[in-house]
Amino acid sequence: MSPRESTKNKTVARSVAAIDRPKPAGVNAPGFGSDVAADALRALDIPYIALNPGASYRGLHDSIVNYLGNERPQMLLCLHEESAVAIAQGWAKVTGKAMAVAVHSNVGLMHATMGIFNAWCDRMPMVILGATGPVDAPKRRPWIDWIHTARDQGALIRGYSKWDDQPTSPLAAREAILRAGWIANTAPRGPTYVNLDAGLQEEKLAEPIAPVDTARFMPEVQSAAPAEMIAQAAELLRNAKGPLILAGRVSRDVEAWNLRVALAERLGARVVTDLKVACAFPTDHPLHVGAPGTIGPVPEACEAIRNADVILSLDWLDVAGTLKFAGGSNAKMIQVSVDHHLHNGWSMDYQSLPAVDVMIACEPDVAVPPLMSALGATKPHLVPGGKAEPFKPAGDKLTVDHLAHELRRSVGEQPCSLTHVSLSWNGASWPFRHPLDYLGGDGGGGVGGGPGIAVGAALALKDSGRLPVAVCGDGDFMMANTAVWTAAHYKIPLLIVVANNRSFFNDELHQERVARARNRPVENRWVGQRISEPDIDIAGVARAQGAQGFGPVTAIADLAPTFAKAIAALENGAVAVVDVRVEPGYTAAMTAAMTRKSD
Ligand SMILES: Cc1ncc(C[n+]2csc(CCOP(=O)(O)OP(=O)(O)O)c2C)c(N)n1
Ligand SMILES: [Mg+2]
Repeated sequence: MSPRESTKNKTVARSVAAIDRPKPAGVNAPGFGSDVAADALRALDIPYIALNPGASYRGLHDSIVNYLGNERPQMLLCLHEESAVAIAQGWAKVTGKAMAVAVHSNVGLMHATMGIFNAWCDRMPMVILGATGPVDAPKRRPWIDWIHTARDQGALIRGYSKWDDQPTSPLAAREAILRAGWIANTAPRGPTYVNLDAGLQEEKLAEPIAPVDTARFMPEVQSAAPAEMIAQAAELLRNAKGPLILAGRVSRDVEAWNLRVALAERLGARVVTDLKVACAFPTDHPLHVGAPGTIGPVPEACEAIRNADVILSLDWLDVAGTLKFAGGSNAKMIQVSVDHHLHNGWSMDYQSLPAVDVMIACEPDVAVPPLMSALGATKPHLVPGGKAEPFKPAGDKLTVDHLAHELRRSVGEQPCSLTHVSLSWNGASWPFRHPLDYLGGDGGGGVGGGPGIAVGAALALKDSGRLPVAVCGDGDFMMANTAVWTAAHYKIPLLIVVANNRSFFNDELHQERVARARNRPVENRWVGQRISEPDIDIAGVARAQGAQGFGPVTAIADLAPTFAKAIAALENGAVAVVDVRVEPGYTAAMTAAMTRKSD
């Protein structure tokens, strides 16, 4: 009986660690260059390495399986490198820590690039291992080793990664991997890349490698809030008549979340949040203005921004652009961020240069406690009372609002993490009350990030009692749906709901705008955009990969019973994918933001 058949009908293996166990190889000491690299990888204390295999790193592959025993890190086989990277991104969104990724030389890294760009823009750490060569030409196999050897592979991703290296000895490889872990996990976080020469990996060690105290090479980095700047910020905030907090890139820590709420309440500050990044403040708190926006703040938030006299940005993504979008501001600006350490000459994801009056160069979680102390007792502020109206979707056609409303009702009181939402998502449809309630966008606007991010986040949330739920557009899902197989194989419960408008609808709106500007027929906007004739059997795509597929759901009344079945499937360890046929359309605010002119 093959190993595959022997496990086929067993009850659900709930532990990922129990999956893909190799036969013990009885190897205890490093014998090859790649064993040294594997030891260094283990020292990073990374539980998983998401990968798609390749001969360029067959040495490392062997070391992970037969030297490390496929444990710490355990391999997560992915069907596409873009998914491997997205899975690491999703993992980091929950844990704040790097997962490892391995990609084949040249072509594997090329497949991975969009995911790396997404992770970079999202400031998510990960350690990517790649390979090349053999660098020593006589050792290369004819043809294939030559096409998969490049002089400077890191150049492919240097513009959107924090650091890269191509070490030339086992000792240098160990140092590079430790440095890669250290740099990736140090704020501002991001992907790092170590390219391992195939020759180095496969060569026998000439002599034993002396162990080192690896932890000492990855010292914890604590940024501190500069006292003088904290005092200046406190002074501005204390005297503000209309303070406002732009709550941006912050941690998933509950204590830090509660302290942000306390800060806003002490100041009576209005708070704005954004769907591009993970939730940072309870969106149904009376001080939270409007719903979190997608491209720009919603109109109520824009008004609050215009009226504020002091703005505290907690590492807000795009301060200057947001003020411009809101219609301008004369407010004093306090910026809390270390993001400038990452800005480079290749990518302009750093956004427009904001005017700042007080710069606090540390992470927001570090700045808030001393800011609270420096504020001392302030005049008690009346927190506006009253509860927001419960969300009600309009109309009788099945829209994303109906999908959200019924999904939330089906989830009920169970803690739930939205790992991803579609472009058509309405921020008003789902309140966030805990730092893990919403994990933010793809970062780099790279469609196809959704499914992998969802799988990585679901893995990190496994056994947490939280229900991981992703809402993907059909375009997003189809570009990267093979991440579903990885979730199914490793028994990672996850619900993916596809907001299926059978179109790359975002771009229909762009074509409409161009048509209007040029006086051309608006009704042609769908050409080259619609994903129909044939409609894709999304539930079938899921089933084919070992997930449970539901739908297509075409009636509002069928949403609740279908979601109930899908959620029940998750409770039994399954991956569930629900195809919901939604009417194409975005919120009014999103449509207006997309189609407005630049100024
Ligand atoms: C890799 C990539 N290709 C193309 C685009 C351009 N683009 C932006 S949104 C979008 C449509 C996405 O379709 P879907 O996920 O179905 O969402 P919808 O707009 O239909 O709500 C496209 C093609 C992109 N951002 N990324
Ligand atoms: Mg679509």
